[in-house]
Amino acid sequence: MQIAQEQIQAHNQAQQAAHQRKIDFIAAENANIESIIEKLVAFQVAIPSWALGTGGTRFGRFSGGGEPRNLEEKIEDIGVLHQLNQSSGAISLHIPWDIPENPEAIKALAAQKGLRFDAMNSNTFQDQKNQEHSYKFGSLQHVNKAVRQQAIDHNLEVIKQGIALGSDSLTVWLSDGSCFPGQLNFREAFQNTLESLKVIYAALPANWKMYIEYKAFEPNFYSMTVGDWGQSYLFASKLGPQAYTLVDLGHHLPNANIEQIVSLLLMEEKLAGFHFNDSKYGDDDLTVGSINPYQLFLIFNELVEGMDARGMNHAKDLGWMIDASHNVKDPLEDLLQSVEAIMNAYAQALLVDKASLVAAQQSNDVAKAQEVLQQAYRTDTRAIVAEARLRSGGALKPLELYRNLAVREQLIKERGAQTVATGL
Ligand code: PSV
Ligand code: MN
Repeated sequence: MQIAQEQIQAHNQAQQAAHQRKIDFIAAENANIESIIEKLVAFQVAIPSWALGTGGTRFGRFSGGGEPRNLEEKIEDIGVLHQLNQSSGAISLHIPWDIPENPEAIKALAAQKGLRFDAMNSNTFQDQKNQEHSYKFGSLQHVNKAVRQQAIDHNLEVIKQGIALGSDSLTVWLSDGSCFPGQLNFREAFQNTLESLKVIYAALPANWKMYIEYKAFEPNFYSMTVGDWGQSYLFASKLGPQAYTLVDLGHHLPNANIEQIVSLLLMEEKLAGFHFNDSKYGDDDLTVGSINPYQLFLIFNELVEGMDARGMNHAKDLGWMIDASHNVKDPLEDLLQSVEAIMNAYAQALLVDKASLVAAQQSNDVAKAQEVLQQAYRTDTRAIVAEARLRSGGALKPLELYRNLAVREQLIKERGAQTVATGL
């Protein structure tokens, strides 16, 4: 399925006058609007291949219909998202949920939709059919060397597949850990994991990065072997300069100060990138910005500040990915909302009056510092984000157009009401 360019243009024309009033208003208030728009145009968020179906909870899964039945259809879906917002120009694959049987053809299809392959994700947290050893008691940490080797081999295979697709990074998320005190020797689990990661690290092409993702709990509930940013940082620093920490917003204990974590990892040149989502309690997989948009803004504020301090390219030097897949929304609508929330938080962070913030910090003017941040946060940046989309050929109101064009209904017609995408 593909949206005709004329449909996007017709939609934009109908919205143009109202949009122009809004963008003129913001431009009159903020001098640097043009440079913000340029940055927004360049900024792309990778869509995870596992988020295109309706995600499940432990208790059930309710398919919304028209879900992609294979990798080609997933790429098609992301192509539709990208047509609408021009900010979803990358896909992150999870192996073996999505195995590119014919990498050249898959690569060509993605390129035709304007998509590139972002980080590859390995999976040693589930047993696959015909797998020799079980990961019930961990993978890279396992007490049995043969299990560790199997998990290492899987990661090596994922790197190979990534090379064929033109990806340049591997995300390793491990569910390894323990559920009960005494189950595991923490040091041994760490060392086993480190030794295993070293073998994988050694197989990385020179231009590749390894992202080590941490998670506080789940599925293990007593200890996680990569449980927080400190542990991830330890692994990353012991491995070497191609290894980094990946921050998934849903993987912290309640009230963690994620923006501070981000700031320090950036300072240490060990921040790889993000898995964006939102949460109220744990790893809730909720739409980005749906629960705590202020936190999202504060994270972007640290990102912009820290990246600028090191002269980094906002669009290219970190990996920006969504990792959320919920049960009750149309996945494509959910993803449109997530990308929109990310773009707005980024735009708001770009609006922060840096000189005033620094002056307030240096004079311990706490109230002024808060005013500066909230001035940016409370600016309605939606028209700026829409203008960036317009200039890139996207839709002024992606979600509205998605509904007006009845995209989901068409997908159900094409694919059927009972399809279930691979993934969680
Ligand atoms: C684990 O909770 C995680 O955040 C990892 O990134 C996985 O790859 C992904 O979710 C899907 O299970
Ligand atoms: Mn994640």
